Amino acid sequence: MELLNQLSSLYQERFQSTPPILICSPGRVNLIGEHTDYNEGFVLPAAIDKAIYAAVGSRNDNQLHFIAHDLNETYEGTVDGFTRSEQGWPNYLLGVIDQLQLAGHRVGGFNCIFGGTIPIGSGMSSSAALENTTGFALNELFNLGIDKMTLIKMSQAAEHKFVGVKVGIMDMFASMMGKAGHAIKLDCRSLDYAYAPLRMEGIRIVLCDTRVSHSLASSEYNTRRAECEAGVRILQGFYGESIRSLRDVTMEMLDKHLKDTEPLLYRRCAYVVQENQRLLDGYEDLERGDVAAFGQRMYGSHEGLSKMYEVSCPELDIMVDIARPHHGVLGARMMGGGFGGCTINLVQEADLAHFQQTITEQYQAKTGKEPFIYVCTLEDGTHRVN
Ligand code: GAF
Repeated sequence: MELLNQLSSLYQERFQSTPPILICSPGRVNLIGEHTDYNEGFVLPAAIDKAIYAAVGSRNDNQLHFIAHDLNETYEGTVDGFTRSEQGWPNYLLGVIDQLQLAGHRVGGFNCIFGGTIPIGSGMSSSAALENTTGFALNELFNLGIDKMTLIKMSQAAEHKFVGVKVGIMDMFASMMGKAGHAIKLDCRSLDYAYAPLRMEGIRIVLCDTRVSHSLASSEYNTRRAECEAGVRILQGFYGESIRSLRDVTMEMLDKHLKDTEPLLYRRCAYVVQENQRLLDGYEDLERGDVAAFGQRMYGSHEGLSKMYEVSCPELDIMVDIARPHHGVLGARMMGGGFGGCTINLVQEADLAHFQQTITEQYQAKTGKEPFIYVCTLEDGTHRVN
């Protein structure tokens, strides 16, 4: 709230115009179901108490004035005829304006000052939060009448086109649709979803930030997606169009047609098929209140991501290895796209302080880096604050 007031005052000072609209758009965690979204599988994310905050207001001309408060950088352009920006971050806003225009919406000039509490590069989806902020704010500002699901798809398309990463829909969906105290079980094929109250009395969701973000992340992400699609194409040769994505594939099919001939594709596809099943089984664990069983599946997920899907990195593996034997930890795994960022851990509240101390000391001793540790709460999705 303090940050939002600050952004609002800065807005008035800088633009001397009518009060802007204020937006809060959260980052996300994902309990289990990694790299399943673009394979039309299931995910189990939630919006959290780390967010992008923005003050946004319209202008009388066709200009765009953006200020990234945390970076102390500005972008200026016009609403017609902009292209991708070399600066990086403006693309998250420009990409969404581009999508709105492609869909035939008239967007006028506007100002936007934003800042946030989502650590950049930590894998909590600051990018999706910023894209959602833009779509949500412009929808309000120019009365565009767009529903949330369309805004989510626009955020995703913006990232594909203006940022160049072929992300799935999970991050923008969780950021937009989050509900306090709940995770979302999302079917990424039908986009049907259900809010799942988390029956985790006395257990906290803790993110351990490795403080590394390896540059391979985007290129390897696109490569993994292509590998999954290549696996699907081979199986279509045997089973026809009944196989639309890895969602339709079983381990038996993979064992029969990929194991010996395409060992790399086999490992990638097998991970996805198994992870999807882990999510479905894990969801049942949570419904029964069996967090310990769920936690074991988180370790399975990490193992698969590290050994079969190969999107982990030494720092993430070290973080999970430190957490695993620790008293009071029910489960841990890398979270998000990989190659850096955070692990997600389920930790007994009574053991929280000790856990934080152990992670800090041991991670520092093993890597020379100081980890950041965040204890999260689950919050509502993108919304207007004023
Ligand atoms: C990134 C992507 F943006 C998501 O769509 C998802 O694929 C995730 O990596 C891996 O589960 O956060």
